[in-house]
Amino acid sequence: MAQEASMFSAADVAVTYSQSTGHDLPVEELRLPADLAWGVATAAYQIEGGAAQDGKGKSVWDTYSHLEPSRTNGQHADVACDHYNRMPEDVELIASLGAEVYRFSISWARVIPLGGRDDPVNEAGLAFYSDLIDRLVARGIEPVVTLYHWDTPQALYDRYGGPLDTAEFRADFASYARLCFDRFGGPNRVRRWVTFNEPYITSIFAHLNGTLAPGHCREANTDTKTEPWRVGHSLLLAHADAVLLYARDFQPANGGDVSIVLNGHFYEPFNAADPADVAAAERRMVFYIGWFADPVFLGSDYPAEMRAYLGARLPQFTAEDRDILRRAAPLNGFYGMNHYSTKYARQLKTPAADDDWTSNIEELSVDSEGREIGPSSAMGWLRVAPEGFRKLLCWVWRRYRVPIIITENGCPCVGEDDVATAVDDTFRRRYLGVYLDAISRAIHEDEVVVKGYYVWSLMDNYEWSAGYGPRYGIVHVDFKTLKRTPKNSAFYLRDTFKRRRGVSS
Ligand code: GBH
Repeated sequence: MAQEASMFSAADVAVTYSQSTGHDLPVEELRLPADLAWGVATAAYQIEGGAAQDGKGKSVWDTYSHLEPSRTNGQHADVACDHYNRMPEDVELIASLGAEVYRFSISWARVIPLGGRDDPVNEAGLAFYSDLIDRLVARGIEPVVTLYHWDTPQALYDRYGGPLDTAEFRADFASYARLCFDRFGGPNRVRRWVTFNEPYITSIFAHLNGTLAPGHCREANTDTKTEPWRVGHSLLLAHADAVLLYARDFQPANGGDVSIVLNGHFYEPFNAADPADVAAAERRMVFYIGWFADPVFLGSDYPAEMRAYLGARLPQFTAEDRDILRRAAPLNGFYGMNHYSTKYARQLKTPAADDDWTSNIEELSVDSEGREIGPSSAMGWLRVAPEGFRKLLCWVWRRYRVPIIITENGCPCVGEDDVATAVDDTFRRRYLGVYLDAISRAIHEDEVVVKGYYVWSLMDNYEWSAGYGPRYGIVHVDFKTLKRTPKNSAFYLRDTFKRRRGVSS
């Protein structure tokens, strides 16, 4: 079948980028395979609001966002985008953009207010998600459902520390997962599941740096030497339990699959001529991604580099755990990748802190020659570096050989509060263009298998500890009136994927 000549003006994107930033980011004509499903992504706490509506329980985020003094820019998500009360309108919005997939998350405390395996379920909360799924299916939009996007029920933290208690957390998560598979799964309903969004972030940012709920950190006198690794251990095993549970009790009738979403930057050496930095860049990805992906996709132990560096800080798998991981590994249907940017890695030579989690590596946006990794978005860490994305796709594909779905990719632009200027989001349109180009090259030139691309995010929302500051939406939200207005990048994606032709990978 003939390929559509041009999905967007490639030359225009490249020229304008290099003129405005001094960076040369060549873009070829996009060749996007017909089976690359495109979608929009959100997470429950970031958009729903309805914090105490219809019997919803509190999550650690409801608590954390109301702490005094504020650790979330003085803002909470009690209302957020009010998606809980505007869901039918939002489904129509997604349909109007031509998205084929909607990735959203379920709020655990909305469906089981206290979270535990012996606690009552909340039928009103279940009805909300059931209605959402029915509306998506009626519109021909595939629901991709995340069970856990950082919002542990507060009651489980109060009882036993949430993921700090591996056995209790596994038992409660399995019961919650079963409830969701049972109520929302089916051959014509939800067929694709994600257990955990970014376990690295829950482990490190929520239990070491303390910038995400529940905010365990050094200052709070917690054990940051071991707790992050214990949390990661619990999430990993709870994931494997859910994969086996789905395969045994649901997959035969429903089909579909379950997997996990891992985030990660690509790392280039700070000084490419220094072998220590070259090794550091590789090791940084092993500690960030291999930490979870080796046990999940290879069914193996934690990477040897991690065992060697972390010693007794890293939990051991029991013989039964190892068996569970081995059996679950081949059942993961895809590799969910959240990716935003690339960094430089520099091997530090000074002694590391006793709770160091990187093997003493510094992360930077500028290399030893003073070169920036790429133009900066509205967030300093998020640089436009599509070559790193392509290299990461190759790195993951070669190590794990599992079809990849990009479950999040996007960026915030400068000056997006005012809708009048926000709609003209040329920076985002170009970012998306060069990142799609990187996928296209990885597919066609590197033979990486990529099956989906979900943009972060459907609409501006509550950006965790940064509150309503950074806006990642392809749709603008006025947080006073809650009016939604698509930005130009939304039409760019709609038109790019609408005109996609043939050329299957
Ligand atoms: C994703 O997290 C989340 O899944 C999503 O909910 C969120 O809204 C979205 O990204 C946008 O942020 O220490 O230099 O790495 C991405 C994980 C964690 C990556 C915090 C950036 C801080 C900068 N992010 N991290 S850095």
